[in-house]
Amino acid sequence: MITNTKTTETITPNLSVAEISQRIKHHLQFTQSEQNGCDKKPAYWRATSLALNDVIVDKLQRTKLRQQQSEVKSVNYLSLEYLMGRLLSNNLHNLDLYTPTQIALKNMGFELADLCEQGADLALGNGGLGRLAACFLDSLATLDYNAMGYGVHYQHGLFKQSFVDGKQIEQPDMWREFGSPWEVCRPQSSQKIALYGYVEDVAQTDGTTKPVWHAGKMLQGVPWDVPIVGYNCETVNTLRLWECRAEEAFDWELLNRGDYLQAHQQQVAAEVVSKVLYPNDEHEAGKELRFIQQYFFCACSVQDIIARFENQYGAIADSNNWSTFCDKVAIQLNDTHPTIAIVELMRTLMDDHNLEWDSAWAICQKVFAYTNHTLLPEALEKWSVALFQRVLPRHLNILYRINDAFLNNDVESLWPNNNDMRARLSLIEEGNEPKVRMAHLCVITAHKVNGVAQIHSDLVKQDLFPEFNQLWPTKLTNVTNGITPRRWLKACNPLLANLLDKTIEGDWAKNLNMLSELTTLAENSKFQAEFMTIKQQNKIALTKEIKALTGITVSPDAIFDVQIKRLHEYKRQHLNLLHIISLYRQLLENPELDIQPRVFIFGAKAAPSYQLAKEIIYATNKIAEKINNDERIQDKLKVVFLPNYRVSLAEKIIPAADVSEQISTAGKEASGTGNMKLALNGAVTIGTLDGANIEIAEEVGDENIFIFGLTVDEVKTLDTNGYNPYHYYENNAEIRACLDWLDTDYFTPGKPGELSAIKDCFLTGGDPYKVLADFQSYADAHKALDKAYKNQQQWAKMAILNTALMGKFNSDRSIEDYVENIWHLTPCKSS
Ligand code: 26V
Repeated sequence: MITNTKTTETITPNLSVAEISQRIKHHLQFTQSEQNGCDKKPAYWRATSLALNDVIVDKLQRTKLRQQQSEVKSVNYLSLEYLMGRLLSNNLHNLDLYTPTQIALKNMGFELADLCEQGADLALGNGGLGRLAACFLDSLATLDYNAMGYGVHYQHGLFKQSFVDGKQIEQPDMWREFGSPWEVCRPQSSQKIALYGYVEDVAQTDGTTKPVWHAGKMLQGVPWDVPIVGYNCETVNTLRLWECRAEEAFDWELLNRGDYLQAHQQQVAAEVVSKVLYPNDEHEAGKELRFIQQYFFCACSVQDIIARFENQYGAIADSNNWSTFCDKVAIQLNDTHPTIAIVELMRTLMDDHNLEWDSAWAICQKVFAYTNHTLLPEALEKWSVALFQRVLPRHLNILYRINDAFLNNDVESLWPNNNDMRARLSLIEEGNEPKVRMAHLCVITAHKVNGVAQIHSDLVKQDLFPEFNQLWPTKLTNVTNGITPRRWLKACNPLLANLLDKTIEGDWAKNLNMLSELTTLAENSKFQAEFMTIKQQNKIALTKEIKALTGITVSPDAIFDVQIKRLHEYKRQHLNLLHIISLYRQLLENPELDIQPRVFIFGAKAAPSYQLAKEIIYATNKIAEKINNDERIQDKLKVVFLPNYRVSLAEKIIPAADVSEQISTAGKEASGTGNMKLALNGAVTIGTLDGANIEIAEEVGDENIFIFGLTVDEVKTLDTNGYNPYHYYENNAEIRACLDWLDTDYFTPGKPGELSAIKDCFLTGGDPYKVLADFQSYADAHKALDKAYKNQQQWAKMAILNTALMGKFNSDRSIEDYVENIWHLTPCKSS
């Protein structure tokens, strides 16, 4: 009998190959009703997933019972985004059932790795923020914490991207067109949510008045639960995603009168609320719907948190129970998107549970904490007061009162009679269209506010919220991000994971600091050879993927240089592109130029209404076309833009990367997490002193990373003195030649000027992200990198040390930081 492979701990279940086969066959026969003659892979994928889900649901129920009985505090992670990716392979790894399932399927004629490719990604997020939430859920379960993720059950996640003549085309994501085997609908936990209407002050018998909200519309929130399986432990937590429906399926009255379309109107209008994930570029359009989406999700989650509390600790009758509430419940706001949950909890406590203002406020301050994920002013949320008034009139009353108390007590005590300070810190930004500053509400309420990397947290204190930091000097803090090594090494890079298994004693995936043992092997030529052979095999696998996706042939012997992340000017894909143009130019001038063959690999989605981002994609594709087909440069340069970048594609690219591009303008990238994933898999970073790059450099040492460019302070100085991109254009012949080239029709034959938007953004556009200022230093860093790669021993050592020294960036460490400084949880292990 073959059972679980790991021996460090006994985890349930301990299923044999025969038992797994039998469970899969059961689902094939009874759930799939398998038929002959059609493609069997989807049916086998589903049957395998369902068989596994049976095991998971059983563990989930036992976890719930354990958590209830132990009465440990729970954390509720509120996030509008979760980028979960695919679940089959990860769930198998976390349950230690990968190998027996692989054998079971092999006996039935299937490769498990093939089947794992069948499922759609759960792409319910835009980028780093959503993926961080997914990594944190994995770590919370792995560390046996009582945690619940709350999110939106979007019918369509992040759009699917394809290229037509180099241009990005978006199509809807259909992740659950045929249902998802992992989620379970729980109608018994549905919530009713009020919107619109008006507030009336109703006289009470004791002579006082009480505000009563007469809602104008009701929505229904229906939860779908996705299990979150901890790694090598007994815990399975829940991600609860809310779907919006109307209260009534349709209007009988209208149907009976024959108005069939109108009869379904309410349902259609309600479903729109959870229909689609908003790409993070929406400034004005669709505002009201996004606001309602946020409120709907927050209200459902807050009501559910209270219902779960009451279910466990009894109905809340007096304030004693409420002090228990603070001891038992933490709520983490993932950015400002779920801020309205604060006001919803205030409203519920006062209006539905008759608490006094002070008690309700004290509870909110103890329960909520907030994570800031960006300093970009355009990304800081503000909602119009008029919109608030119309959609959530009662909430606006409460918000005004929070503001009054804050301005008259906190602000007044530190800055008496200071109207300027009051205006600056107020929850309301005055102007033609007054707005509510959601971030201010978060900072005022939360007991802790954290940034996501040290430099970012410092800038949150210094530049974003300096006054709040003066008011409450211990509130603002740092928790450096992390990534789960289960998905980002064990599952996505099985060859390297195997090498680590046989090299390191103990479960490195549960304690990533163990990887530091590899430092002693970094110069061992046998180990170097093994490590680099694995890199080569992963590169060969990626060349096949590249061929299949784009038709482009690349050599695995070239340096694989990777930039994968959302497309944004601050991330500076156009700096990478400018450097590629420059290399190409140099090669045309001197085809014998001694450089290592290089494949530049991009993966990025541009927000649909972000024009310049789309121009950058188009330019990259056009320049790639020209370079890839130019025989004069003898394949020394290739450029590949892989379409539809997403978690499952990242899992293929990352194990094959030699070089990781982390080149944001200093001070703009809050943390980055792709930087951690790539380094963990043995890629060497070329990067600026920004976000978590700084901490990565501290860990791996300056000699194992290529740092270039302006520092945060230098960027600030340039800004103060007035940045002039023309200075670089006029004084750097290489920059000038490359930019002028973009005005010709060289890359777009017959269509001169098609790429001029790129040149313009650097010059007439003012180059807001200082690409030209950093260009020379970037090109020099690349030269140094090219030289380092020529020495294969030196390179192998660098790559190994990058893997070895990533222990800090494990999301388990991030979670322990949150637990210690913010949530104060105790684990709930099985005895
Ligand atoms: C939002 C928006 C909205 C308006 C248009 C421009 C824009 C640009 C960026 C954003 C990002 C919002 C928050 C976010 O996703 N932050 C990311 O969070 C990651 C996890 O903490 C972190 O690693 C990334 O550095 C950070 O950009």
